[in-house]
Amino acid sequence: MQSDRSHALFTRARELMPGGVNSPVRAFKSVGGEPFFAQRAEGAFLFDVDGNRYIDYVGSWGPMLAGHNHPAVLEAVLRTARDGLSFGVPNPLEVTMAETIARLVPSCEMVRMVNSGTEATLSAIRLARGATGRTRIVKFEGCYHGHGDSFLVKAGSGALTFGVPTSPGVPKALADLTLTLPYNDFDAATALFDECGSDIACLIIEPVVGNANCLPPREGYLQHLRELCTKHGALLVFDEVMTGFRVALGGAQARYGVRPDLSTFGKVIGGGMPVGAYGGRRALMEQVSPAGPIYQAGTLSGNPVAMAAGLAMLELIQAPGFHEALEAKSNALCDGLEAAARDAGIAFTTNRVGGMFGLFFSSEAKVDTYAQAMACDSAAFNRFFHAMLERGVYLAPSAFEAGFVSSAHGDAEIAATIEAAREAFRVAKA
Ligand code: KE4
Repeated sequence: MQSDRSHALFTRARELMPGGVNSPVRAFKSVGGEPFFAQRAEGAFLFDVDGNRYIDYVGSWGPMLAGHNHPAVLEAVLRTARDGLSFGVPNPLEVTMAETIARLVPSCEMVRMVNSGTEATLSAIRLARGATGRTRIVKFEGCYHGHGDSFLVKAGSGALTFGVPTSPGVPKALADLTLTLPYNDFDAATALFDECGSDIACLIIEPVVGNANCLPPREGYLQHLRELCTKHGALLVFDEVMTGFRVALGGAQARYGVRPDLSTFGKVIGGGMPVGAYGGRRALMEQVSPAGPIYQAGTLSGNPVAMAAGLAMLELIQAPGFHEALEAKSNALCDGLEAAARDAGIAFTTNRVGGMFGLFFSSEAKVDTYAQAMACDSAAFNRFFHAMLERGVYLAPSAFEAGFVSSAHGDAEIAATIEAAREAFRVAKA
């Protein structure tokens, strides 16, 4: 693979931006080497500045559920931009977006648009704290909810002890208010709520974990958390920034039949433009400014161009059979990769939920806990990642991220990926 232009750009970028990137995961630190710089994207493909083409399983980290640069999304952006980029007063598309989210996600009786998933989640926990008058929140090891201070916390010596910051700049006093649980552990959740349930404002979870690789919930687990929150008067927050509109049209809450009090969204609802949202029960959302006292604001929240992109994407994914076809692509890809790994004698397994999937270099029959995901052979993944990249397949540049298919990934792209993997597994085995 030619990479001279990407290398020259990255050399300049590292002088001008921390790590040469505007978001850490893009820097390839986890897998080693240097990132390629994209020139353009189309459907299932990314094209870099050196003329290389990649089958893309990252999709800008989730938004591109109908593939990159879909004509309907592009046309909506161009058409709307001609009338102005942002007005600073309400515009009709904000209303259409709110109506669309409320229709597709019935638990969201009312919704507020923001500009990123991070804004959505930090606003949701502020609302939970304001509405309950409580200060503690519960998150899960391995779950990522954006870079809000309260989320950059890991478990102390035990789930019942105070949180420990995972980043300088997060005050210990704030980290103390974040409790951390192991995902898919029913008893640990029960014990924590028995211990301090009356102090907990909310529990926030990725209903399908996508930031510690891809970990699906065990049967009944989400319902168990719903019951604990209800019993102790805590709010259940589903962070559906990644799962929303991906694991089902109505998100994980529709797939698993569990109704959270608040939900957060991002990625898909922007169609590639900066959009996030949070929503939930009317009695909660009406406490948000200016209807209520809990403050939250944003200059470009709900701007017409971003709304148009998101609405065009949401229109595309409501096509009959869209999600069934998406899940079939994930299954075809993962089944093919598992077969190729078996033929190469590699310990390998996958998880797949709707349009997201996880690859694990592990001898476990099923990986569904953070500890199992962390125990996988990340060095083997890294060798596999680079062998696939050299063969024109771009996987998430970390053993601890989920992958994404889109409606633009056809049989040819899936077959080519599996073919590349046959060789790449042999390299990974080294
Ligand atoms: P943003 O602020 O990046 O829009 O969303 C934060 C966020 C919140 N909740 C979940 C479940 C998320 O997955 C994310 C962001 N996901 C990462 C990918 N693991 C974005 C990629 C990046 O950080 O560049």
